[in-house]
Parts: sequence; C-alpha cells; structure tokens
Amino acid sequence: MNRLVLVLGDQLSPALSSLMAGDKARDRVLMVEVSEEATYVRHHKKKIAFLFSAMRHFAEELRGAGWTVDYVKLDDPGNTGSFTGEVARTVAMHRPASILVTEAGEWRVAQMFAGWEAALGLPVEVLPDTRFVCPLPVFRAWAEGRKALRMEYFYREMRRRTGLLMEGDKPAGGEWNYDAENRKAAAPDLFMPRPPIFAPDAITQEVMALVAARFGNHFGDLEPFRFAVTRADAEAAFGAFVQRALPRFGDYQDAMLEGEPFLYHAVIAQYLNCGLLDPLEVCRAVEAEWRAGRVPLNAAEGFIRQIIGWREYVRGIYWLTMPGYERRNFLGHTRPLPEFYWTAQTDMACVRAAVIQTRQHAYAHHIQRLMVTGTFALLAGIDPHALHEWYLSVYADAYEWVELPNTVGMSQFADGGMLASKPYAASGAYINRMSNHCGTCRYDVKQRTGPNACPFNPLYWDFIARHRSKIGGNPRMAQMVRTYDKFADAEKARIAESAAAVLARL
Ligand code: FAD
Ligand code: DLZ
Ligand code: SF4
Repeated sequence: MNRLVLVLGDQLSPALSSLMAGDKARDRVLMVEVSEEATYVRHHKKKIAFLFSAMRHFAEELRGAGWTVDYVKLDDPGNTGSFTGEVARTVAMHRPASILVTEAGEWRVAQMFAGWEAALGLPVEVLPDTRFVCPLPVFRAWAEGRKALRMEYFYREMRRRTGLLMEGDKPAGGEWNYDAENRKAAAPDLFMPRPPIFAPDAITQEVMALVAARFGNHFGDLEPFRFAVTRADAEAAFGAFVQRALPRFGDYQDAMLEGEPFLYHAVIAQYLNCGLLDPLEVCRAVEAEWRAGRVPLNAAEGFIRQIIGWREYVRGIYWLTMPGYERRNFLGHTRPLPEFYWTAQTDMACVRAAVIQTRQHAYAHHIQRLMVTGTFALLAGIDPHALHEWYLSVYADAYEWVELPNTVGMSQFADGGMLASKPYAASGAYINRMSNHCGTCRYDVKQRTGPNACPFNPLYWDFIARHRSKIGGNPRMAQMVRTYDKFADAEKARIAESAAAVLARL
C-alpha cells in the first residue's frame, strides 16, 4: 500500500499516531508551508519563523530516520497556499491509495479533512492524537451530565489516570492542590534564571529572510530570534528550566516584574504545542525531581497541574463546544480592540510592559495574559472575538484549541461560567500586589476615580455595576456587588464618570 502521511506544523513528534501507523518503506510523508495557515489570523513574525524552521528541521529528522518526505516550502513554485490545495496537488502527482493523518488541533482544519474524501476521491484515515493524556471520548464521558465542568475535579481524574504525584490512591503530601502556597510577589533583586538562547542556524536564517519578505507587515519583532527549533534544543531548554527555575516555579507563578518577561516560567508551551516536547514526559521528569528531593511539592504539583490539568481540560472544553464557542459573548461586549494592544502606546505601565514583551518575544506569561491584557479587556467591554484573534496571532504557543477556551472562557467569562467559576475582574490593587509596575506608572493605583486614577479602578466598579444582574447571583461576586451598593450615590456617579472618561480615551 502506498499512502500519503500528512504531518501538520503542530505535529512534529516522532511518536505521532499517523507516523506510528505509517510504513516508512512504502508511504510518503507530506509537510507543507502554506500562506493560508500564516494568515487566517496574521500570526506574529516570530511565531511563523519558529514553526517553519521547526517543520524544516523535523522533515530532516524524518528523512534521517528513513522516511521519504515531500516538503513544500512557502516560496516553492506551484505552492497553492492551502492544505487542501497542496494535498490535492500531491495526490494528483503520486496517486496514493489513501491519506493518513493525525486529527487536527483546530476545528477549522478538521473541517478541511472532512471534505477531502469526497473532493479527492480516496479514503482519509484520521487517527486520534495520542500525545494528549485525556482522549477526547474520555473527556466527553467525564463532562456528560455535569452541571459545572470544574478543572479541579478533572485534574484529579488525570492524576489518577497517569499516577503522577500519587501515593497509592492518595495525592502526594495529602493535598491535591498547593496553589495557596503560590502567591508570592517577586522582588526586583531576585535571581532571574532566564531561558537559554539558541542562535539561529542556516535553516532558521533562511526562514527568517522568507518571513521578513512575505510577512513583514505582521505584528512583532523577528529579531532577536532565540527559540529552540529542534527536539534536542527544546529538551535542553526544558532541562535548563528544571534545573534553574522549577524549584521556585510555584512561589512566583503569579508574580510580575518590570523588565522581566519570563520570571520563573518554563517558556515551553510553544514546544509542547507543536510537538517538540511531550507533555507526559515533561511531567514525569518534574515528578522525578520532586521524588529526588530537588524541588518542593508545591512547585512540582503546580507545574504538573498546568499540564495534565489546565492544558488537557481546555482542549476537552474546546472540542466539546466547537463550533460556536468562538462566538460566545455572555456579557454582550462589543467595543473594538484598542490600538495599544498592537502599538503598546498607553500610559498604563502594566499593559505597556505586556504588549512590548509580546511584540519582542511572542511571549507573555499567564498572569500577564489573564490579569493584565485579559482583565483590562474584560473591564473595558472589549469584543471577546476580537480579543481571541489577538491572542491567537501574537503568541508563539497559540493554537485555537488552547487559546480560545483560555480567552473566551477563563479570561472573558464569555461562556457565562462554563469554564471559570467567576469573572477574572480585578482592580489595580491586584496588579499592585503582584508586581512593581504601579511604581513607575503615570496613574495612581490608590485612587478610585479622577483623571489620575488607575484605569482598572473605575472600570472595575463600573463593570460590577453594569453586569450586576448577570454576575450578582455568583456567590464569589456577591460580596463586591454589596460593596458597590454601599457606595454613596455621589461616589457611584464619580465611578461612572471616570469609567466613561477612560473608555472615551480608548
Ligand atoms: P508556564 O507558566 O511555565 O506553565 C507550564 C505549562 O503549563 C505551559 O507551557 C502550558 O503548556 C501549560 N499551561 C499553563 N497554563 C495553562 C492554561 N491556562 N491552559 C493551557 N495550558 C496551560 N497557552 C497556550 O499554550 N497557548 C495559548 O494560545 C494560550 N493562550 C492563552 C490566552 C489567555 C487569555 C490566557 C489567560 C492564557 C493562555 N494560555 C495559552 C495559557 C498560559 O498563559 C500559557 O500556556 C503560558 O503562559 C505559556 O508559558 P510557559 O510555557 O512559560 O508556561
Ligand atoms: C500556525 C501554522 C502556520 C503559521 N503555518 C503552518 C504551515 O504553513 N503549515 C502547517 O502545516 N502548519 C502551520 N501552522 C500550524 C497549523 O495552523 C496547525 O497545524 C493547524 O492549526 C491545525 O491544528
Ligand atoms: Fe497598571 Fe494601574 Fe498599576 Fe498603572 S497603576 S501599572 S495601570 S495597575
């Protein structure tokens, strides 16, 4: 049998189900760089360069392992610019008996696969993506009949399923979750581990020139380019994190510091999500560090929860709710995305720092995404779909299956509380507690209203007032609604006026 094994840009794993099912002696692999994927949202230049270079290196790895690989570069003559066009072209050229492919990460691409049998006149075998811990049917079964799909309960199932941090049927240390210990703010003199830097090799340099020529008008800096683009280098980056940052990962998970884009984060989501790192392997490595006494339990548990908990859970939510989830808008927000999400031209020091580092590194850590750019958009009533397209395009790790639930569900409460137990609304006090941004800001975080008040403050109370009918019944929001109700009428009027002034300036 001569089959075509299609390998997508986020499927760069030797243990991929389609490669495991293929026969390298008879089948041929197809990998394609296509403009449609780079432009369905206008991805950050660094993200495109990272992925094209990682794809080219992976094609070499497969050839080295004995596969015949057809690799279509973006500027190859005849490149039709789409997955469907390139698959059709290869089918016409090589007449395979069938197509073998691992299921797509995005609903949009899964829809393409679904049309190929009829359009191309040959069988298309779509295999499950076994790189995830929780098969989609298992998630569906877990979700069925539940009123609330809380991550915490799903996570416990995944701990049991994998045996990670388990002592028999009990969680290691007696607790499932040590998040309460992970709330430290970072001091500016704290030792900063920083991720290792990988200088671009000839392949990456060629790709960078291509991206500069073809996508020069996309958001983001192409240089300096520091990402790993091979499995070996991604493993080295993860190894450096484990040695230098993991022990304090938990402590500083929620911290933010001016000029420190990475803090104690792993900066590996871009590697996990395209297949250069395996999620279960990294979790096992972290567990081994804890068992060897080299990292505390709160760090190991916090890290493992992000991967077998949050990462698996948002994927399950994505496939449970698509299509349709991308248009959820429970709070009815319609304001366009402010221009400063692209330009960083804002006096809000916290937002400016997040956008500048996003532009430089195609990276911001979780609390910046959730509590700075995310919370600001929530309070300002930004259209969640526009915000979703922003997050999907600007981060090197962004794919819709993981980005959309984080944005629409966790950050914007646009699914009405399916994913998050309450809106992540907060005043400037939260950012002040967890960062040193407010010290350098032109706004005063202590003022609730007036021209110098931190914009998060009036917007926060205005958000509570505007949405009280939708959120007031939520026990975790009721206290804030009661506090607002106790404000004097004059203060309520000042809040409304200050919030309107902030919104008018957007
Ligand atoms: P660390 O903080 O070191 O965490 C380790 C790993 O845990 C990450 O690499 C990631 O694989 C996983 N993880 C942590 N939190 C989450 C989460 N909430 N959901 C899924 N996985 C998680 N993550 C993406 O991978 N792609 C996205 O497109 C993406 N978009 C986001 C959008 C918004 C609005 C928010 C609030 C979060 C988003 N996240 C996304 C989750 C999280 O912010 C990133 O995974 C994390 O910042 C990546 O950096 P890191 O590798 O240093 O992570
Ligand atoms: C993100 C991306 C980009 C920019 N370019 C390509 C590409 O040219 N070829 C490819 O195979 N994959 C690319 N990707 C990743 C795909 O968008 C991703 O595989 C799909 O979203 C399916 O999950
Ligand atoms: Fe951000 Fe407000 Fe602090 Fe300025 S004062 S950095 S806007 S939280």
